[in-house]
Amino acid sequence: MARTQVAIIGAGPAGLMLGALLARHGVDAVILEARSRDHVEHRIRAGVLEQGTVDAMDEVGAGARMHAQALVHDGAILRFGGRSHRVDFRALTGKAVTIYGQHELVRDLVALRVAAGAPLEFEVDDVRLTGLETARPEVRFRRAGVETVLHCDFVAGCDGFHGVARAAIPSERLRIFERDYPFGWLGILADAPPSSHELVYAHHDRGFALLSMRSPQVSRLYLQCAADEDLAAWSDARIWDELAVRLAADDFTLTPGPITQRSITPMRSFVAEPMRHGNLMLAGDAAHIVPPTGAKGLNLAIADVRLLAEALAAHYAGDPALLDSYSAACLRRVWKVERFSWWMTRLLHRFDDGAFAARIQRAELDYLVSSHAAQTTLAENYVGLPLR
Ligand code: FAS
Ligand code: PHB
Repeated sequence: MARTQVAIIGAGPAGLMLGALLARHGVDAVILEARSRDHVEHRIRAGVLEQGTVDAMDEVGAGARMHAQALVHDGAILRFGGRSHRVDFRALTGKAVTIYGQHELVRDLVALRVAAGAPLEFEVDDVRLTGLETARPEVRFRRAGVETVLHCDFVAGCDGFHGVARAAIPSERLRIFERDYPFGWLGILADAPPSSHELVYAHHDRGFALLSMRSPQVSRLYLQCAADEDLAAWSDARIWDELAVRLAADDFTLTPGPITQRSITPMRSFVAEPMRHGNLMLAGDAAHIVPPTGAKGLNLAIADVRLLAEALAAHYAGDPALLDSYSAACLRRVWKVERFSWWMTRLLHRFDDGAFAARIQRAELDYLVSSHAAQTTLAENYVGLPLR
């Protein structure tokens, strides 16, 4: 009969970082992951790390490859009407952001856990949570056809938007807040040197586009598409042509290259309250989703587990207060980040909601690039708000 202090469901950024932070506090945890190691280490998602995420990687001893390979950006470019406007994060906030693929961060955290010989089970299935409102929750799962019961004190639901943890909470105990957007993002990874030294967020009549990157050799780009877009209708040439139109500006040329990965991401804002039910705590996408415009999903997940690790460590040291306030402490930050991500999405995407709304959107962009105060507001949210 297996036993641990904290059963962590999910080996994405939230689950892996939580496991690593708990280990630093001497709290035992078992991480259960549905997919294979290879799958989670190659799942292409986010790319912008706030300083708090970088600090957490250093705190757990997983930051070496990130510091060796990541790019540090002091600003980003807003582009509209064919003109570019740089927002100088460093001058406005004293901070920068770090460009490092989420899959690389996951790879570093998996390597750390494997090197420590800490429990991390891949390819588990049929995970069931019981006894969440008792002092002895249980996690049942199968691996290679063998049924296992994991006894624990707490369950951390780090299993993403489609996981089982949030679903284990009775619906009458949860309040859901959500907004779906009438579009998605077609994202590509390409073996092409980035055509800009910094990220370019482009507002265009044909739709939003984003130029990002993973290294001096690898570009990451996105374009706004229909929510039900058919990826098969987009040849490489059509993708590059559309990106070139939307990112067009004086003294700018988009360098195409072989597309090595493509996907369509739906856009939604979503929050489940509270983030605790009995001895189950939710963290990351299991509790909330933001549209990726503000580059917040990954960073919000890490912020949740930084608070959760502190709260669990304090509990085992005899002080339950932080755990009792975990949900409220997270949600104060979650809603500020939901607001910023919604605001960035409203600012930059094409919404077919009439001529007046289009003029207001353009006025917001014109005001933003002409106001130090407005740019400071954008910058302090983008580089990351204080943890609490
Ligand atoms: P994750 O979804 O990353 O991890 C959850 C883990 O739980 C997964 O490994 C899953 O396999 C596992 N799991 C699920 N059910 C399970 C079960 N029953 N048992 C065991 N394990 C289970 N954010 C950005 O900032 N920028 C972006 O560009 C961006 N692009 C994205 C593209 C896509 C397609 C998606 C889905 C998300 C994107 N995000 C982006 C958001 C993303 O980065 C998330 O915020 C981040 O992965 C959150 O991390 P976790 O909360 O750990 O959830
Ligand atoms: C990315 O590089 O994947 C990325 C960057 C900035 C965003 C979203 C995604 O706002």
